[in-house]
Amino acid sequence: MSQMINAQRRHIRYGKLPHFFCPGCGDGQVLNFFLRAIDELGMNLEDMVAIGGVGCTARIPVYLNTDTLHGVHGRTLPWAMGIKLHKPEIPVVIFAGDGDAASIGGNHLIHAARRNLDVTMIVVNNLNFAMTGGQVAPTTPAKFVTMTTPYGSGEPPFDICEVALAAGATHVSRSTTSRGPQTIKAIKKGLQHRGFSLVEIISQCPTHFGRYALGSGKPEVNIEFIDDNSVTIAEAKNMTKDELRGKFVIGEFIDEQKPVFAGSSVYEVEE
Ligand SMILES: Cc1ncc(C[n+]2csc(CCOP(=O)(O)OP(=O)(O)O)c2C)c(N)n1
Repeated sequence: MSQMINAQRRHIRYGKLPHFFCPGCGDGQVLNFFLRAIDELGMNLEDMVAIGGVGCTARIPVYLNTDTLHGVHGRTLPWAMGIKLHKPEIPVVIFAGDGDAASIGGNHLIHAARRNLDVTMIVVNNLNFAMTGGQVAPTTPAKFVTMTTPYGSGEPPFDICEVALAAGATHVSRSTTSRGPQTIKAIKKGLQHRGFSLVEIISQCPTHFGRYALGSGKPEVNIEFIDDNSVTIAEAKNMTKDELRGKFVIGEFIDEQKPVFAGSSVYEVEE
């Protein structure tokens, strides 16, 4: 155990502490889960590149002792594409909020999935735009109050995993911050996958989603909301479309091998 903690400590960029996450935010948990996954896989952070756009989640790579790109909202995947074209052997991991990945970055998401770009994209879905104050996001559940939808969101939400699946992603899973061991396993599988892997983690944002949508800034209230509305893929199979509305389906949706995007006109074609 202490060995593992030491290994995790090695990976933290101490010069950037204290971190800026709110008390009870799920992003700190995801940072911890990621470091455990790296440790358990025996991967070397020094040999990787971690990318974040802009947002609370996008700050995660800032705290990692590795080569990092941070700073343009929604454009993590074009950066990743550039790195993979130049150095395809380097593992690239992206940390993106749901807004970053599916709103401003939605177009990049579908094409990276379609091309099977060999990167791991960890999407922390806190159901709102957190960093800018709790605005409605494409993932905000219908009828929920946010800072910009005081009478409730009038739009149906996006299912990020479904979008990635429809676009051709070869590894897609969803977990929640309250499921520690499962989430570590999901990150490990995403990192080991060759091709485009999307690991969505439903997460609490007590400061904004909690306060606006759930009427409470207590992290446990936000976590309970996520847990109460989560169902496994097996459970979902026996539910109707109506019963599934507003639910987070948890599990691994696909894990398959396909030729990987490897340059301007070259695919690594499997014989
Ligand atoms: C091009 C551009 N558009 C908008 C913004 C403002 N902006 C910064 S963070 C953010 C939303 C962040 O939400 P999300 O990506 O879901 O991440 P979270 O903070 O919830 O983790 C927005 C709209 C920006 N910095 N750059």
